[in-house]
Amino acid sequence: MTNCLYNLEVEDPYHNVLRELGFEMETIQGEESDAGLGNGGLGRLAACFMDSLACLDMPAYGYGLRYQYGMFRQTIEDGYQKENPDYWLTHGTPFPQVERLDITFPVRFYGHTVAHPVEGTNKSRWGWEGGSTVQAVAYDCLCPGHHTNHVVPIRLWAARPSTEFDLSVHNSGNFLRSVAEKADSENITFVLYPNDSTEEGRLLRLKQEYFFVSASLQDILRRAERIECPFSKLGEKYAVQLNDTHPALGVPELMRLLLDVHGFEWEEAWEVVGSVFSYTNHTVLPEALEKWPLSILVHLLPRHTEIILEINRRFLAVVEAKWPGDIERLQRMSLVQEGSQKMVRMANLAIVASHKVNGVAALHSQIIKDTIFKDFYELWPTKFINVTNGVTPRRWISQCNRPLGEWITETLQSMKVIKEEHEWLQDMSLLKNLLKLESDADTLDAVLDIKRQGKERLCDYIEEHCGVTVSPDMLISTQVKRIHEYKRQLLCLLGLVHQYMALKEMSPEERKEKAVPRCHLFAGKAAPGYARAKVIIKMMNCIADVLNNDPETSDYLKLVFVPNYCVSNAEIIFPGTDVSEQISTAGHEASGTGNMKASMNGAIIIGTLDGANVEIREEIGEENMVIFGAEKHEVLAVRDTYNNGSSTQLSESFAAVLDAVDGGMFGHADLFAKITGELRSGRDFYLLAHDFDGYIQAWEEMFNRFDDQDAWARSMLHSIARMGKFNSDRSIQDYARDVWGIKPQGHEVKA
Ligand code: DL6
Repeated sequence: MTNCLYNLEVEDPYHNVLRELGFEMETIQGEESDAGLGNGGLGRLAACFMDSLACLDMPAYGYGLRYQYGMFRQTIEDGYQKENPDYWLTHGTPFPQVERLDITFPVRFYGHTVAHPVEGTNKSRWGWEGGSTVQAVAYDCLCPGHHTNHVVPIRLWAARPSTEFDLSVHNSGNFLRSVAEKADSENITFVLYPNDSTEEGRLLRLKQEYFFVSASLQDILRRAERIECPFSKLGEKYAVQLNDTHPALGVPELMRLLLDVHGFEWEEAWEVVGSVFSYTNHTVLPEALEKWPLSILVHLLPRHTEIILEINRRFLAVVEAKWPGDIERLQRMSLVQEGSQKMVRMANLAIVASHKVNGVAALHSQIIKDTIFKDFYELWPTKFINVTNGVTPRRWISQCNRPLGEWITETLQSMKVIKEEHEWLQDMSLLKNLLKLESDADTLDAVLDIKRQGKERLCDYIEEHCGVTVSPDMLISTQVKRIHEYKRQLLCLLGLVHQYMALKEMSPEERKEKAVPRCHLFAGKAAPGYARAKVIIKMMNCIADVLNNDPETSDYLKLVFVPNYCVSNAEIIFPGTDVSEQISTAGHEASGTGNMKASMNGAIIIGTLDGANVEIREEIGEENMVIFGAEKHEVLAVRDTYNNGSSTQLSESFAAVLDAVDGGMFGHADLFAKITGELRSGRDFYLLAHDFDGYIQAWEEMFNRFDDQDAWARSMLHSIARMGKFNSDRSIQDYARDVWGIKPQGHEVKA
């Protein structure tokens, strides 16, 4: 609601009308639940892209599933994560989703394939029959652009039974079965799978994926028919971006629709598919690269399996022609992984069918060419490109940090750089003009004052939701993202233990003189089945208990875990962040987008050279971040030393921290022993031991910088002013130019 009012530029009148009716805008806004239809960075990126598509007048639609239960609501009980259902539709949504009973499509599951002879020829036409059919019903919501009349529709599909259950069967004793069948159909869009960067192969998930692409592609063909676009020219009018491999079944589905329903020949259909699809990879983690057992696929989607196998047969012939006799390469590139259970590799399917494949940051795009997709890159070098992610400055500056947005506008206006706010939102390179004021004391004061306001708001939120009193005078650092070993919340946590122990060794006078009071905030959800991530949450809460209740040190070091990380509290956390932890093991975070949100709001990054951190450093300068840790090219060599056993030599400070945990300083030593045991014995895949001392030094450096508030404010100003590249408008312009071949529609821009 806030986003719509802001983008429509009607906030003030709306506010006034609400007042007249006796309501406060903030109260009403507080009633709106987050949609929560995605897991983490991938879904939120898509939301930023919708906003940019609308703002840039791009002719585009978004498609998704209308889960009744989106992301679970996280509470913390006795330090452990508890997952609660979040029925986000309870009170409806203030900006309506319009149920479109006129836009429904049948989606079939199971059944068998058939061959129908084509009259007058000796050929057969394949088809798919039997099984059961579910209806996909469209719900439309509108995403208005800012300072334009353009709107991007988002179409969410809900599953419905094909026939309402039949009361006449009631008396024949089948009533309960009919009701159960209805429930089964609706089950498809009942709940979002709460996994992030981990694949959980479940039949229902596969059904969701197919349901999604089938309805969306049928809808695209319906649209094409309406504008009389021949399907042979579909690629001239429509581009479909596969957002990771979850919609990769769209490839055999479009083939099926063209071949079986619309009478295309294979070559013709394949050309259309290649002109329509492109694929964005969002992860290199092997466990997150989707694979589906062939046996399940053939049962659920028999016709698609045939098509996938035929795509593979033809593709392997191309590979064989280029590298005759290279069996290992054939095995690596095949869409089907051999073994006791044959698996279909969805990424390979997406690459083979797409005309462009991209990673989401320069480093990540290079990594996919060098490692997981190397063979494909050697076959089709021009297919692989980079599109660095971005975030929308409308939400992540102007809406979430009003004082900052208004200050930017007023300052650029006073410098005669812009007349109106929308000018810098559209062209964030204009923010570089702010750097002309970097020696101006009033400017630096203003930047510090804006941060202070953000911190006060965040401290109030912490007090209310965690019951911990935090002073806005403290340095506030945050690490907010899904809990995952590669993101290394554990490194941060052990670093905090080190700081705590150092504080305990100081005399009260020393602490007063030397210590920078600091509060660290964690927020993030663990996938319900990710046991290690859940233990890490428990550890955070155990350590928080000790730190926050230690009368000697708690004025200097606090730790809070903010439950239920979501967009709404992220909008409070980023403006209140002094230091943002972006400390994944190099080579593992595809891009990250929290790093961008933090920097745009004037936070200083402590981070590794991973994902988009690399490009952020190029833009804002190394002197305005603190970088540490092994680089991508060093990681494998470090792991090798672990395998040789030489790693058991831990640094003194790291060993001391592990000793403290094992010695029960934070309780639950038994629970944490598996983690510390692995770290001690070199089973340390994410290089915590290796990077620990560098991390501690990086924090020393950060404290020194924070001591000099003038220099700190200057670094903040550089972060704010030099983040233009990470506006999601730029990402969308890259996709529009390099992948989709589309231009803005000629809308009249608001006067
Ligand atoms: O590209 C958006 C986002 C990146 O910023 C993160 O670095 C990356 O981890 C995330 N990838 C996924 C992949 N999930 N699956 N499956 O969420 O994408």
